[in-house]
Amino acid sequence: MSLKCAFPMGNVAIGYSYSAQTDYIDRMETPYRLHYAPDNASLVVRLALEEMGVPYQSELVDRRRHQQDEAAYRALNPNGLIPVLETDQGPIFETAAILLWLADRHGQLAPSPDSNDRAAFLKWLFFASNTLHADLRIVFYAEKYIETAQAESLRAGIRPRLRQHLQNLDAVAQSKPDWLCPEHPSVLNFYIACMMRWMALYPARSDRSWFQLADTPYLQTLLMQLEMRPSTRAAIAAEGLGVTPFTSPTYANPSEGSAT
Ligand SMILES: N[C@@H](CCC(=O)N[C@@H](CS)C(=O)NCC(=O)O)C(=O)O
Repeated sequence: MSLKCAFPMGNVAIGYSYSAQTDYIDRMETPYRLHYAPDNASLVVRLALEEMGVPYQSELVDRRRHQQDEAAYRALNPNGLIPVLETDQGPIFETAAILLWLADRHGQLAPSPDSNDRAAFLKWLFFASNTLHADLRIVFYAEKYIETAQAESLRAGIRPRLRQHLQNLDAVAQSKPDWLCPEHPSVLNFYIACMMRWMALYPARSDRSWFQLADTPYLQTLLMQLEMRPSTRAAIAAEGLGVTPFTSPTYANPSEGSAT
């Protein structure tokens, strides 16, 4: 199957034919292209790529212009969600799928498929994606799930669930498995850290008295450690995230693009 699409690169609209690996290799200067918006779910993928030391290009999705809804972007992700990672196997969407694919391909940041730790790692990665991130989306985008007048009560209903999810993850972190410990982060460390950042910030002007980092001290330690890593410093510079993006986050102030 050949998928024809055009996606703007900077100010120039380029057309390309995604049909074979050779096309892809001809087109790309680096192995991967990350379609991102500042402080969006793409941040988790950027952090993983930086931590792995894998070269990649980034391509801004301009959310102010709703570029994620344009035909060219929907050719990459029909769901119109950020991120997408273009690879030699085609575009990948869904944050956890991208993380797992990268970890397996590069043999980094996750237990390998034959490791005894794999099962435990996978169940918590899928929990983070299918439950925590999915619930978080309801808080961020409540108006997409219910009438505007009821959005705040929907948010209020979800928050205790988020608190419980964090408590459960904190208990896992307390047991310091190899794949969720401060010394050497896995993709899950980065995923959780970004979600906790977003909980502290979004949506703006919403009640967040329910969220205290100190309530989950083992996760707090993971976040503190991540802030010292060069990968996090690179993401801070690329997306304008401020000096303590996980433990005391401020709204992103990127040189281009916008978070919402
Ligand atoms: N399940 C998706 C969720 C991604 C997601 O929620 N992306 C947000 C940005 S953080 C988005 O694209 N929002 C735009 C919209 O909903 O129109 C994933 O893990 O990739």
